[in-house]
Amino acid sequence: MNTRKVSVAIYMLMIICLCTILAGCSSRQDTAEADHDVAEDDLIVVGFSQIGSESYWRNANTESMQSVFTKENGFRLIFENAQQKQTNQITAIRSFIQRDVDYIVLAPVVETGWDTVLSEAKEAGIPVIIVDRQVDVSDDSLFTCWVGSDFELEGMLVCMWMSKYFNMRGIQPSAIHIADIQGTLGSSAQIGRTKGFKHMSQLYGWDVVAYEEGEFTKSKGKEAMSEILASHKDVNVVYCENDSEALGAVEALEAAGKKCGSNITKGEVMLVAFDGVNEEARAKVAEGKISCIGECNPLHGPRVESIIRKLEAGERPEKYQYVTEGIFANTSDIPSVMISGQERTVTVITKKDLQ
Ligand code: GZL
Repeated sequence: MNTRKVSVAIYMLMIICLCTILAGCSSRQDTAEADHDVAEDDLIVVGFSQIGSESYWRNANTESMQSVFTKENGFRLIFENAQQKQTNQITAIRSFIQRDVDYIVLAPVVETGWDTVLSEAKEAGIPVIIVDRQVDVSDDSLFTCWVGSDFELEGMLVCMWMSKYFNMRGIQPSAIHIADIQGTLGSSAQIGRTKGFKHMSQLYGWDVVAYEEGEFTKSKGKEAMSEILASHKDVNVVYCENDSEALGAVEALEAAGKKCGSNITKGEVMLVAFDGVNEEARAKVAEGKISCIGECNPLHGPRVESIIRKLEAGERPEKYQYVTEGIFANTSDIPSVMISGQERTVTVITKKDLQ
């Protein structure tokens, strides 16, 4: 073979080797990309529209969801904080539909106004799970499941605790002048807690002096309490529809020279509330400034995960899943409260229980 032919042969051999190496790399790269794609493809994509961060409860709820829907756990979470605006939640749901997520999870700020956007999700074939508050829709096939609290029962249990407390101390119903600092108007938590309060205060014959909106926040709760004090000097019990409002109410009462406590016959103002999540409110129970808190459990992450796992396995989870909740108080005089056959134990919070 002459020199030229030898050089061409070597050159061709080099070209073949180079092509083989490059083919190997591209396939490794393809494999890598494929591995990466397969890893991403294996993840269950969850779009979660959260109301906002208005309270300790809300933040605990967000943390619970974010701690469950992780890549290590087989999920990719797309989290949108709506800053209390329903329009932001509707926009978020539409973006989830555009991105063709596997599941939409919605914590609805209020009950109404969801039919159109949930119909769009249904048309797109994306299951919707409602968490915490409920939606009031014309067709309940627009969502697959709901998990949350029975807010009316929460309200009735706290009112029954108060009634037991007053009876044990010989305080007549006519001596009770009570105000309700309500949560975000139109939200299930507000609707249910107010309904429970209205029913029980009428049943017991309490004098309801005012309803003020507290929006589930500490600042608004403080404002609402000041409003109530300005026109109702005789108020001696305040029903706050969450802990954050109660913390604001304590500030307003103490600024007005009032003492917060259970001894209303000695001029103290009794405060009750809901959630039992943040340490500051629990500390106020231990020191007696808040007398009773209806538990409202925020840890919905594992509950929503369980629903999704069941749906992934082709099962049909319960449509409405209620969380069982208790009561926190600063006295052991009332060990439990029973309402329509549902008994709830009272957990006493003392200073030594706090972190
Ligand atoms: C109740 C939840 C309420 C809490 C508030 O499940 O919707 O909203 O009670 C929160 O603290 O803001």
